[in-house]
Amino acid sequence: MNHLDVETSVHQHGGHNPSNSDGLPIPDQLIFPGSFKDYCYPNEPAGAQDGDPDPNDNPSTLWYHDHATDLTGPSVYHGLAALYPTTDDLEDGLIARGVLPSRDGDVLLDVPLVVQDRRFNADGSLFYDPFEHDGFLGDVFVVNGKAQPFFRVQRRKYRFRLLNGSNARMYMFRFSNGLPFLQVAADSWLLPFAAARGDRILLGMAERADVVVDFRNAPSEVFLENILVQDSGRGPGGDLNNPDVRIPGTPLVKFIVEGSPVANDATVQAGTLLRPNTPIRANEIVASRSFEFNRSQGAWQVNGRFYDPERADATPRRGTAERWTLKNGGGGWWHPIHIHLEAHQVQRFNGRPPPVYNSFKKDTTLLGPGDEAEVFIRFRDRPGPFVTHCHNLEHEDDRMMFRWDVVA
Ligand SMILES: [Cu+2]
Repeated sequence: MNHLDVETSVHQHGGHNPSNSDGLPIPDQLIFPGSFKDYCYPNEPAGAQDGDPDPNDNPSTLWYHDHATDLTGPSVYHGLAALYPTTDDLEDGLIARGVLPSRDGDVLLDVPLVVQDRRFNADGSLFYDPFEHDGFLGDVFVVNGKAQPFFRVQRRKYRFRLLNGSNARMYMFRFSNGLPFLQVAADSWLLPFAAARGDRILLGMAERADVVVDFRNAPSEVFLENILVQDSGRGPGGDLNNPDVRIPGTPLVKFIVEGSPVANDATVQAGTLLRPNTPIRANEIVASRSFEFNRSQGAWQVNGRFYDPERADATPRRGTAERWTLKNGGGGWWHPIHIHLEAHQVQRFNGRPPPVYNSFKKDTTLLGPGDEAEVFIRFRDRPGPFVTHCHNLEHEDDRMMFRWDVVA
């Protein structure tokens, strides 16, 4: 039910939903002020409607946000975004067997950390500049909507669901004392095995990383910080392998670590098996397409064409897999590319195999200036139009997007 004075549309990010419930920025999916729309989120394994359900594709950390034409940037910024965690028998089993932290009595051990940047007017209201087309940056960080938050933790393992919910800012997360991250999920999906990430994790807009952090030997106060320097909506400068960083960084959350180490802690460690992966194999690929994102006449194009909601720029066939090459046309811009409906499997990044934590299922892949990702996607049981777009929300509102249709 839309009680706003502007139109809206709801996209469940990472979800495998029917086209008419995908929140697409096409005219017949907008919910106008005073009207309503029923959405259908079946929460069933991908492939179920084709009689070939694949529970290995079940998601863990979805989120949902506004996706209305022209207004996604301001509406998400003003609050239309939230997590949508899901679970299934497999994940419940990992929790029941004490592999993944979830909760211990009243103590929550599975905690969302939605990180955003905001700018405030003198009276405390949110400031947004609709003419900041490069990408809107804030100067105050908020986590789960709160500035300068703190959180009390015990000396044990916690699962944090990190979401970069910013419009245009990328983050390089690091703990002030260098506590290591153990990544257990990338974007929507649990990894096949827990992956040691060292002391830092880069997330582009809309990307998620579920991480396990062990406070057992931590000092009594630890900050989660952002160490990435970014002064322009274009991006942080530098390249993906060597972005500008600053240590110490800007604090995002203060963790107050209390008590002595807890017995019977969650058992997950590097290499622990989580969710099996069904790979998309090269011999399944029936078509190759490439999409170059570039700038022309002060606006965004894909393969030299402006977005047209009435035109499908790709028509993959239901039940087939394709190779898509996503290329950033350069010019100093960073673009996290989000593909709706299906996970994509990154095969090569700038001609090389991607790091292991990015090589299974992703719904958003961050491209720095000139970067190129080759991905495999399998199209299953949801016919109709979907979109691929940049998740810098000001770029998205400036139509950095193309429509594609799954056809019979
Ligand atoms: Cu972009």
